[in-house]
Amino acid sequence: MRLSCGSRTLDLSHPLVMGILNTTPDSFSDGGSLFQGQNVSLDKVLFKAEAMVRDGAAILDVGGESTRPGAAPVTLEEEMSRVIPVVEAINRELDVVVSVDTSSASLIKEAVGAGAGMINDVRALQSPGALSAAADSGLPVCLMHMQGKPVTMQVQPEYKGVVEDVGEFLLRRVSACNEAGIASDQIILDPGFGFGKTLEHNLDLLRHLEAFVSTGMPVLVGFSRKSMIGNVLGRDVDKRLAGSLALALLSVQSGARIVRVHDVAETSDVINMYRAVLG
Ligand code: 7PJ
Repeated sequence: MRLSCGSRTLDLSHPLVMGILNTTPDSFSDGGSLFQGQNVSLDKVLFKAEAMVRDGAAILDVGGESTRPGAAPVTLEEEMSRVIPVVEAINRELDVVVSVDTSSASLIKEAVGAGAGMINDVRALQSPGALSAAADSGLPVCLMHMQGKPVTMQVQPEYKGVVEDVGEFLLRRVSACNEAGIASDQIILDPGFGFGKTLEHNLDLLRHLEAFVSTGMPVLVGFSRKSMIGNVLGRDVDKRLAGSLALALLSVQSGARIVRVHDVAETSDVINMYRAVLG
């Protein structure tokens, strides 16, 4: 399985690590760490990005909008001014696929010009114009499931059956992508851990990850430091590494191809041990 990401390709014959680069001042676990005063520091970003690539990240996911539960929305100008210079700088300085974590059509268009290699949308390209902007880009897209909106999504999530409901949603978005001209071999599926889901919903999705893997489309998972780990272990966000690594291993064993994480070096070690045992 290969993904064609603009000038670079990703080989998905083994699991890959996607490193999280949050250019937001308020992300739940690493908010503001890449800032100098009010602005994103490109020096800090490049320092961190370089370390992540050295530690084994094949993809860096750059986001400028915090989607943590209860987060306030940002303006497009803000998101754009945070993300675009970062995409340009990483693309210029490092050999890595840059993914842009956005729902906005105009940001997608700008990001393509800045050298992005993948679109990662927690709203699965449902925002106005996003689908056609992504199709025009020719880049792979990650479609994520979310119930509700970030501000209220954790208030009272409900499903008939979470695995079936999430699966049906994602397949509907795949059809919409296909109709817009995005081929299935450029689509990545993500059940969206923590996005409008209780702990039991999240665990159920992970127990049945094969349901998504069996579509033949690559599956991306993101649970790094999330509250599902805090809920099980009773640990604060800075003490969730072991829990995150356990879930990373379980998910690659179930067939996940991309693991979106904060802790790249540790996750790469887990995946490399897994691959060594697998032979
Ligand atoms: C995810 C994401 C995820 C994808 C965020 C956080 C919250 N994109 N963006 N999947 N989570 N595709 O990093 O905890 O799970 S933002």
